[in-house]
Amino acid sequence: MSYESPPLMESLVLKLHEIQAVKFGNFKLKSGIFSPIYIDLRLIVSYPSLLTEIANLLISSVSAASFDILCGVPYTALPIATAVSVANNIPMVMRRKEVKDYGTAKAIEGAFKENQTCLIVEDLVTSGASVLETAAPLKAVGLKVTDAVVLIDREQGGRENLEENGIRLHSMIRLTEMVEVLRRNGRMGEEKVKEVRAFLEDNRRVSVPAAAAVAPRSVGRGLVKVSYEERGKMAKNPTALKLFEVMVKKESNLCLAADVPTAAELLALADKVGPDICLLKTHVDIFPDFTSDFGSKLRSIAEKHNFLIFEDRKFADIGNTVTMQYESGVFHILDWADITNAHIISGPGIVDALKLKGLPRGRGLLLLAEMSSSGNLAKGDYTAEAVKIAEKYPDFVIGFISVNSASWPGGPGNPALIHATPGVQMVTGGDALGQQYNTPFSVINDRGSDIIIVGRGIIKASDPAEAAREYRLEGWNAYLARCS
Ligand code: S5P
Repeated sequence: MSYESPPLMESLVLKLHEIQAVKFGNFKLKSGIFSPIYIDLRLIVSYPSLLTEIANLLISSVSAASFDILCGVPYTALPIATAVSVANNIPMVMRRKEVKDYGTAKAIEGAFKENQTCLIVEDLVTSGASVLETAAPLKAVGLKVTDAVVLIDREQGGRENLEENGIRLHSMIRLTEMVEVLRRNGRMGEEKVKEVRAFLEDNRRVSVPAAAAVAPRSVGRGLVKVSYEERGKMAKNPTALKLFEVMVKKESNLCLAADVPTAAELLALADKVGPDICLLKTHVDIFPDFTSDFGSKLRSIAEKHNFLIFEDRKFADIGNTVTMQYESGVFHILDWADITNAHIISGPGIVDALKLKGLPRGRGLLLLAEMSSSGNLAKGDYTAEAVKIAEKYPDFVIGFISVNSASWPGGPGNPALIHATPGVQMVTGGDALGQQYNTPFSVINDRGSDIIIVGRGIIKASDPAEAAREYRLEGWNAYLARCS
């Protein structure tokens, strides 16, 4: 192969065309729009000299002084970032797209120090969504992200969207330049050129599909922008007010799902992550070492670190039965849990019953309006019924377990009610038993929830306290972004 065209960029475009990385047709992009041109840079792994050329070009566009480490956007840009790293002796980290629930369970792999600056390497930018998806977990582990380098800018709003999120984009080739090179060299007919130019003209600003990627934006989509502080004042239940106050004071909308094997481990964990959480959720029936002083021990840790306790009992029986399950038995949940929750499968009598015992003690109740597990039946009319029941008991029902409340007809509704969402990890995915995960940012800023409930994302991390801090920052920043 010989490429004599002098400008580096021109030669590169022709090489990409030659290896059939540039395709014409009708392609659906990640952003959901259809494009008459598609650039498939996954192919470059099979052309090592081209990969090296691309890596050299990319790194020449940014000053080495402005960053400490690199991170490629998975997957296509991973080999590019690796080539840049190896050739220039710049350390790299890797972002996992799926966080495993075994091993270290990290979203970012590699060695780095807090406050180092990380340069994002990307192959192609349309709206900038993929760069933002990689920037979020990097920032969550304390890295600074100010710049991203990209081989090809499709000029469809990525630069502007990233700029709005504090990231400068350095692009090597703009799509219009690419089209011009291909036209000049007889690789594209005039008709195609016209079609692609018209398409680019019509799609100058593709919005970041944060929701399109993860959540359906259905009718009635709404986000509560009122601050937690203001919402606390609207609450009619003392526990709800206290929870909002704790959230504001600690700048935390993080609930730890403390599903560890023993009560002893839970108490130790509560003391470690206490400073970063507003709420600690228990499944007290897990513990083989439960003793009657568990509640008072946990309450003294909760007081020390200023968080509330939520026993995730998921009551589901008739009223008379749940009063006994709540108050007595082995666990005496009423004595130590500020909050518990209930399914509405048995009808509103369950709320009357729990209220009878809980309200005199100032306790609060969350209703399961939705669930996070795949194939669950809590949707549609069932969810709507949970909302109706909640509205009937404003002094006792403090909110919901929900997943998609921004998409409910009318959105999350009454701002006095709190939405808490389980199924949260730094990256989307799931486990082998039906759990489904969304990111903190998507849960708060897109799906309209107030509290992220995180279990294995924290408890399986090598340093749970550090992980809790990362989740707290992610959740809080998402809340600030939502309110602004
Ligand atoms: O729909 C639900 C409701 C709840 S409360 N889905 C859930 O996962 N939960 C709880 O949230 C679940 O019982 C567990 O304690 C936690 C999620 O844990 P993780 O390890 O998957 O984050």
